[in-house]
Amino acid sequence: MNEFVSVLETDGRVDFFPQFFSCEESDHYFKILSEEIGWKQEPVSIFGKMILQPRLTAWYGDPDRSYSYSGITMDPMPWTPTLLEIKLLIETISHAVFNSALLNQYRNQKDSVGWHRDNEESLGTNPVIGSVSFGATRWFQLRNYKDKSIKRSLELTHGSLLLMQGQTQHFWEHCVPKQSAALGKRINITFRRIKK
Ligand SMILES: O=C(O)CCC(=O)C(=O)O
Ligand SMILES: [Mn+2]
Repeated sequence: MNEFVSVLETDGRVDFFPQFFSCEESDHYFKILSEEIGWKQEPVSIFGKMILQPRLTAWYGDPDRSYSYSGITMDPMPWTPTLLEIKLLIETISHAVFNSALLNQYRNQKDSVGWHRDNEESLGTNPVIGSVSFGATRWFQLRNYKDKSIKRSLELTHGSLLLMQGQTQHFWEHCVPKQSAALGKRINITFRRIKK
């Protein structure tokens, strides 16, 4: 369904579609993506030290778009029919065209992604990022990059879409924190457009 709420009043635009996919569609995609994606736990360089990321990832996309972040370069795996199907739906609602997708799998409540902005030069000035979630509901936090006391939190539910665009990546950073209560697996896909 295409009902959404806007999360930010200024300095960017973040729209949340809590039930972009029906429960049946979401169950279907969760199962397929769990099985067919080439999930890996990748090392990253943090302050010159190599550590394993606290989640599983995979990178899919058009063959000529490799992606570098946190000291690693990922070559894309070829699109699967399922990813192309989801990509088309997100392109239609966002009026954007994506050529790559970063997938994250949070195995349980201990997996996370730290505060960051999706502001790599290869994403261009005001990237549109379409973020789809399946599985366990997780908190997603946004905080103003300059005044870190200004925060927004929302729960990313099974079958939801979060659309970040405009100046969001300049003015806001985001994270998916660890949680304390037991949680099952969550899969997230962020569709992006990488410049050559
Ligand atoms: O899992 C999420 O909802 C966010 C993932 C994310 O921020 C990213 O991959 O850049
Ligand atoms: Mn991000």
